[in-house]
Amino acid sequence: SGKEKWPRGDETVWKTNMRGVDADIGDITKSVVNHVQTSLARQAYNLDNLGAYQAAALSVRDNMLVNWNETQLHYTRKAPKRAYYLSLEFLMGRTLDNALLNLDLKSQYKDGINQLGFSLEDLLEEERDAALGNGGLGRLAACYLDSSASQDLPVWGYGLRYKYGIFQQLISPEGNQLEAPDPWLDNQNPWELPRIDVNYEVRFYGQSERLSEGHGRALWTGGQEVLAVAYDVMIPGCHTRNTNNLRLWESKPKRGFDLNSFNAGNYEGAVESSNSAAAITSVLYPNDHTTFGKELRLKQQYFWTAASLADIIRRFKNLGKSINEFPDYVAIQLNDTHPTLAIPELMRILIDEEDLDWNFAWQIVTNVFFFTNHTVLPEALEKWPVPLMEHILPRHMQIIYDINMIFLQAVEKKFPGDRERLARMSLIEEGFPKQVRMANLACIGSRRINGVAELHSQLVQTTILKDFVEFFGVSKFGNVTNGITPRRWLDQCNPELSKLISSTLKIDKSVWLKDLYKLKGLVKYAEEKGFRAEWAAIKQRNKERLAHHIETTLGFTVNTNAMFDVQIKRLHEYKRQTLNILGVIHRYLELKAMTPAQRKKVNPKVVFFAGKAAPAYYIAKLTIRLIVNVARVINADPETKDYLSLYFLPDYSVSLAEVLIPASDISQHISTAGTEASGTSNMKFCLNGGLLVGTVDGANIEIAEEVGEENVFFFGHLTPAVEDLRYQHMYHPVPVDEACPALANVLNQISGGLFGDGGVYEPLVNTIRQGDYYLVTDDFDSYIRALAMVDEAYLDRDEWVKKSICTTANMGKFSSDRAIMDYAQEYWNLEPIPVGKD
Ligand code: BZD
Repeated sequence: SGKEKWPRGDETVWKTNMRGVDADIGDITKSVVNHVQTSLARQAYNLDNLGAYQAAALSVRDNMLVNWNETQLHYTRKAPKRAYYLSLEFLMGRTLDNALLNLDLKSQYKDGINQLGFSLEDLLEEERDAALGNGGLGRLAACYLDSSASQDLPVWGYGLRYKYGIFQQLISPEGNQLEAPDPWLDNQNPWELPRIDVNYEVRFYGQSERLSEGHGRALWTGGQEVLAVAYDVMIPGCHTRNTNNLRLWESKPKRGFDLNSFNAGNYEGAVESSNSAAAITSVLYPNDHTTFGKELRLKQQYFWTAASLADIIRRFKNLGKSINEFPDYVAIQLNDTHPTLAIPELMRILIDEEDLDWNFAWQIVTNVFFFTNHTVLPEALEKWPVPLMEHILPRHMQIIYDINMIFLQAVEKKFPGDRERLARMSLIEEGFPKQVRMANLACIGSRRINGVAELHSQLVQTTILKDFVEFFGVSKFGNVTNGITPRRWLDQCNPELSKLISSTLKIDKSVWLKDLYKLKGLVKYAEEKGFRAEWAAIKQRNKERLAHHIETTLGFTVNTNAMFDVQIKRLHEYKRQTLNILGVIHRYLELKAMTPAQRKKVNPKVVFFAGKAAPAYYIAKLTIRLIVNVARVINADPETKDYLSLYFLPDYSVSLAEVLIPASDISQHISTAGTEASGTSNMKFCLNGGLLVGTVDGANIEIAEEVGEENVFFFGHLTPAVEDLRYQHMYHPVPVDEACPALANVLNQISGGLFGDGGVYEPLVNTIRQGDYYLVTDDFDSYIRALAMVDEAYLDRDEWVKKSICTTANMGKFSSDRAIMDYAQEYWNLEPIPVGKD
């Protein structure tokens, strides 16, 4: 037939590889030794933990690669609809432990590594976090990749391969946050595969010339062309051969350097454009919830969306289908507005390159994209100055104007004469300069839009996108409550609890980790004394593990007999770390006022904070400084230190979260009602049997619905009250001394210098004394009462452990498997494509 037979040679020979569960220890040690010698060019005689880690990682990678190749081949053969998750951030953390667990190879590798004279636990600590994200949004993307692979869904991630991840946080002796670069690739990254053969040219600047009247083709020429090169990161599913892909783009100059300038002696000029190309993917922007309108950020966004779309279209074209079938084979999820340029970019490709007419192209576009909003805070809504957009992306600016004109005509038709509505819904905000509203563009260019928890999705529909609900109808809008992967956030970070759950339920973990509602079976054991004792003992050992970690890294001795109270998240006024630290000071002042006998009756408590502040966020940084200095004072107070101590743990990361979360008795999720879209660490704590004190906000509400309100400590004003309170603050301000004397006392102690020079903290304290936009004053008393109830509940340890068990048992809903299946079914229309099942 002229067709070649593949594979060449004997197929059975090709099929002998070291795959997953078949692997025996001998194979593992051989493979590690082989990598030590031939990949690292090192020997047994001079091998340190780092070298052993690298060799072990390469050996595990070989296993994943076999599955990865098979998965890609299988997807190509079956040609299913695929989904692509476009996210500027993937907060992956470490890979080795997760890969070993998902491949079910951990115990074999543990033994193999032991035979080579190393300990797997030590090697795991050698890995650097892949910290290509700021916080919740980036970590959510990572959980969703794990869940997609684990449920055999053909989903790829697309992001940027930043040379530097989120900055490393250092704390100066005065308590100031200092930032240092995070050169995470310096020790080489065994988990990525450079694909120099997969690359695309991306254009910036230049001129766009319309070739016809109306909304027809244009020719975009000139400017700067930059090369996007693919790096692939394998995403192994849990106990399945399906291994998906995360494709990260690196920017490179199209040509090495300008030889003409070089020969003319202009050496700096010669490398200038190549430097500017490399700069695009050099560093992650460390701001969350604010936009800065920086040129380089816009270039990142376009570079990434253009390369990803080109790659998606190339793969679609290989199917040999006609372009109008594109939405039957491709769904693209926009993780917040950061990838919104994909909408005008796909229009550009369809019109200028594929020669489709406008309406046909728009029809395709609006069936391919899906948009998730992650915040309703006004300062976080992306807007790009029109002059900047015109300069960098002249063709896209034309397309945005065209989209806007046609859209506003439709709005005018539906709501004749409503000029204010037109102004609100326009893609262009009037002003100096005019700005492009990315949320409006993402909204009208997408098939469906969702928020990330019930309350948040309601707020999206009734506030920021209200006009669009009225225009499109409510069915275009939905909710997918966030989730977390129970693989990393229970099995990996809390192995003892995972083991206890499996043995108690008599269900293999490979089953309940993929059907988290099975945890419900634990409820009845809450009544068994023996089980409660085991449950409590594991929590205690996790507290000791954290204390050990702190002792070895920071040199502090932590009181593990105390209750552990944890707040870990980005520093932000809306998250109200201020409320927490002011509450700590309040508690300290109360302890100071007690007699020794009274103190003995107090529930001892250790409070932990961790989190980074955006480098330019002055108030957030000042909050860190206050926390550090309060800690300095109260940890040194001999009268109180047995009852209250406080730690700010520097350089919060995924890996640090993995040690902190299983150790917590209570965690704080105390945002002003209506401001935290969902929160995801709240889910992680509860899954690990930590209780929650929080406001009636985001996913806290749904957690309480699942675990029972009696197991959650709620306080504070509700969302509908917030707006009224702000109005009152504005027009009928009441001084703090009147509104909340307890808080006023705390603020006065700070100003009076109890924690060092009081003047330093005035700007922070004044945000509360004046305006108090986040309602610290209004919620302070009920917050203190909630903490008192926490103390009281903790004193009845039996009841507390019951609450802890029932909390874990009822967290099934918050598996990211449920969330991803929801996207697959209700949004993308995607089917699982299991490898090796047909
Ligand atoms: O997204 C967060 C929300 O604040 C959380 O409530 C929610 O749980 C998670 C996941 O949905 N949003 C972010 O993390 N946002 C950002 O990190 C971000 C980053 C860059 C620019 C703007 C926002």
